[in-house]
Amino acid sequence: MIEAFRLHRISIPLVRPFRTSFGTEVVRDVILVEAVTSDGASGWGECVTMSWPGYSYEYGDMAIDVMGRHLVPALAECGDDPHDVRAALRVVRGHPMAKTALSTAMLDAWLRERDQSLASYLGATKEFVDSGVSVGIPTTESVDALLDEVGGYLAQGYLRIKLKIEPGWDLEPVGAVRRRWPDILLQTDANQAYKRSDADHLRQLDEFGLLFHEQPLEEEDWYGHVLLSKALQTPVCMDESIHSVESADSALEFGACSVINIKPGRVGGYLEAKDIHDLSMARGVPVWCGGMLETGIGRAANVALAALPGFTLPGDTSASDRYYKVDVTEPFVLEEGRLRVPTGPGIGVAPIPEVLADLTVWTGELRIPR
Ligand code: OSB
Ligand code: MG
Repeated sequence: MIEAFRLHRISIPLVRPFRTSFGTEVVRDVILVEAVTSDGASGWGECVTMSWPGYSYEYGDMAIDVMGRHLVPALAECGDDPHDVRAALRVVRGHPMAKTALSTAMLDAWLRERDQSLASYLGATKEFVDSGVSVGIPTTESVDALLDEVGGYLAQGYLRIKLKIEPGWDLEPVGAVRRRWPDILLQTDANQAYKRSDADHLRQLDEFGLLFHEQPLEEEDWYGHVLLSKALQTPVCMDESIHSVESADSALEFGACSVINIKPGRVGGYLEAKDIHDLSMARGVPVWCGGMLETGIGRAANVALAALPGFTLPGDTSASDRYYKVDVTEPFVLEEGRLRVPTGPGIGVAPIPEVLADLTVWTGELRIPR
């Protein structure tokens, strides 16, 4: 039985600043959640909030607050069964990243006790997952710097490139990458930076044969995404707009998008993520696994998810060294453009104690009131 959660807040420097339309991250502020059982065993989950509410309304301090005040108390009446945990956390609206961190730590402990891997529990069919890489806007805003960075990733074997774009950083960089590498899988991610009125502008990207544009418009602008999907040849993919099976189904039914980025932290956990995968697969809709610059803890769970059969597009499941010089777990390494799916019990990895200790800036404990 899980009795408490230990929170390990770490500060881990990125190998290079990650700039998007919503801001620049230089050091990743991560909360690792350790579920502790009455037998002294542990399970791990990663809270993928950023330190400020730029990608979504959640952020690190808020996640700790809602865990302590509302989410952990909501677990008082339920056991460790993953479906019961999911139901118990539903009493809190929103806060999917905080919910994912707690429920994944519990799921990891529960699976370790049963000696089953997360991949096998979710229904994975692959031993390796195809890896893409998400390339930020160079802080120098130099197209040459971008070409160097992309060239480096392609030389390492990444199978797909995603370019972060925003108004003023779109036609030129995307065109330059496409002209240099005419045959690579290429996509964009605007993180909501455009307006419906930018449709004519975005149409100019159609000639570059992109896989899709990820989240071009505001999260709430469903009708705008429908209009844009009709106006462009390039498909539209949603990230920020999709919070649940219901929003995924609505988006597909309305024609707001034709591809979905499944990011467990954004949808409230791995069970919800699997349900969105199942729904998409039944509809023949391609999905791929997004990322939030995770450490090895979050990455391990994402890679297990991405091993499900409906994940037909390369994910933002890059190797550890794309993000961090030293990861908190044994590093994930690229093998012919792919990452190996962990097979050990639970998520299959755990923090290396000395590395964790070095990176930790704060710890806390939350007991389940029973
Ligand atoms: O929009 O997909 C996004 C990182 C942080 C927040 C939002 C996003 C991203 C990425 C990087 O694109 C994905 C990764 O490599 O983990
Ligand atoms: Mg995105």
